[in-house]
Amino acid sequence: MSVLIRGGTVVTAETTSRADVYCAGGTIKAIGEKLEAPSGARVIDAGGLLVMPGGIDPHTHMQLPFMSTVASEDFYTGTAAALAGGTTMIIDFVIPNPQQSLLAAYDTWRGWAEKAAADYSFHVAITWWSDQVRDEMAVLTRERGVNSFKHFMAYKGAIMVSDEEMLQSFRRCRELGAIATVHAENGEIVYYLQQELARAGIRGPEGHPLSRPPEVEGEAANRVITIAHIAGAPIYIVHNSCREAVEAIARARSNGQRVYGEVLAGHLLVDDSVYQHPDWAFAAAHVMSPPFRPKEHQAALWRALQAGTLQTTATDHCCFCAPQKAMGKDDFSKIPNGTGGVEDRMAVLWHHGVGTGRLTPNEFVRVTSTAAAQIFNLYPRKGSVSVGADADLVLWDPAGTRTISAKTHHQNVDFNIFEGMTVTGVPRYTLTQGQVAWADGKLDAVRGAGRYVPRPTFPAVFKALEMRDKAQAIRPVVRQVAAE
Ligand code: URQ
Ligand code: ZN
Ligand code: ZN
Repeated sequence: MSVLIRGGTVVTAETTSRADVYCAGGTIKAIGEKLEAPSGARVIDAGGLLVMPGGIDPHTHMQLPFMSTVASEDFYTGTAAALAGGTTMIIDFVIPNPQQSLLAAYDTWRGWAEKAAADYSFHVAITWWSDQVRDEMAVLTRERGVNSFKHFMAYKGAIMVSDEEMLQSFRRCRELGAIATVHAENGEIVYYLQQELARAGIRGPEGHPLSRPPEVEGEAANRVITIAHIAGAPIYIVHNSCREAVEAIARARSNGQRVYGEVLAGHLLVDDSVYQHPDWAFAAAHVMSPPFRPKEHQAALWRALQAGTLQTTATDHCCFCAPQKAMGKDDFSKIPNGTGGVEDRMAVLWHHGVGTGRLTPNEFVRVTSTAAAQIFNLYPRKGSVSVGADADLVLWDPAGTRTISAKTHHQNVDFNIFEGMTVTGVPRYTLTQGQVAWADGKLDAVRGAGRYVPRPTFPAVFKALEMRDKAQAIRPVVRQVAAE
C-alpha cells in the first residue's frame, strides 16, 4: 500500500519546508511540491500538520527480568504504545546475567522482540568480563548488528561492573568500533547508604533518593569519563538526572573528549517531591534510578539539552505495576526500579520544550529522533525525512491537546508519571514502514510487524580517534624539535 501525505510542513533537524511526501514499499519515495497520487495510493490531508521523522527512544526495557520480577510492558504492547505517541523505533537492552553468554542472552531477547509492532534494535550489556565476553563482543559487532555495549556502575551484587572491567570493555569497544554506554551511579556508595538508612529505620520510598544523591551520580560520571579517556573510547552516558553529571559531560566535551549524554523526559519534568507523597504506592511508583531530583536540577538539564551538552532524550521505559512495586513494602531497596513514558515522551517534550520556546521544532526533531539515529549509526535510514529513508513518520498536530492518564494510555502499566498533565501538541498520524499505525486516536499496531534493525560499527568516529591519537603522539616530538 502506498501513501501520499499531502499539504504538510516537513520538519527535520535541519530544515522546515512545505512539501508532500510519497511513501511506498516501506520507504520514502518522493518529497516535493504538489506530488501526484499514484492510483490506489491512500492520500492523507496533512494541512496544518508537521511531518517529522518518527521518534526514536534509545533507552527502553520491555519485559525486562529485574529485581525478582519482570517488567509489565512487553515488546508488542510497548511498541504499540510508542506508535500511539509518535515514536517509531526503540533501542532496548540485552542484559545477560553475570557469567551468561552474551550471544545466548542476545538470542533470548531477539525471541521476545519478534512480537514488536515497530522497529527495534539492541544495546548489549557487559555484566561480567572474561575472554569469552571479549570474543562474543566481536561476534555481536561483526555478525549481529550490535554497535553499542552498556555498562552499569550501579546495582552492586547484580549487574554492576568494576572500573577494571569497564577499562577492559571500553578498550574492546574501541578495537571493534563500538560505543560504550553507561549507567553512571556509584553502586558502592548506594549500597552503603541503603544499609545505613535501613539501620536507621528508613524503609519507605522516601529513602530511595537519600541512598543515591546527585553527588553519587556526579562522581560516577566524572570517573567513567576518565576511564573512557584512558581507554581512548567514546562514551554515551544514559539518563543524566542532575547538574553534577551535566557539568562532568560539559567539561569533558570542552576538552575535546567524545562524550554523549542522554536525558529522560521524566527527569526533565518530575521532581523529588513525589517521594514525600503520603500514599506509599504513589511514591513507590516513582522509584527509578537515578531518582527524580529537586527542581533546580531540571533547569540544569533543560539548559544542557538546549546547549547541546546533552544530545538525546529517552524514557528508560521499564514498567512495574503496583503489586510488583509492593515487593519493596518493607524495604525500599527491594522496590523494582523503573517507570514508564514511551507513549508520552514526544508530547511532553513538545509541550514543555517547543511550547515554552526552549526548543525550536527542528531542535525537537534532533533530540527526539535524529541525534539518536546519528549516534547509534542508524541515520539517514532512521531519524530523517529523505528519499530512501524508512517511512517512519509522525504527522504532528501542534494545536491538538491531550490530558495524560493511566486510565487512557496504551502502556501496559497501572501508573503514569505524567498523570493529569495536559499537553498541547499531539501525534495525529504515526506511520511505521509506510503503514498507518495511529490515526486520529485509533491505534492499529500490527503484532510482529516490527523488524530488528542491525547497526554497523562506526568507522568514521574511530578513524577520527586514531588521527587524533596520532596527532597527539606527534605533538611532543614536534615541540621537542621546535625547542631544539
Ligand atoms: O537502570 C536502568 O536503566 C534499568 C534497570 C531501569 N530501571 C531504572 O530505574 N532506571
Ligand atoms: Zn540505568
Ligand atoms: Zn535503563
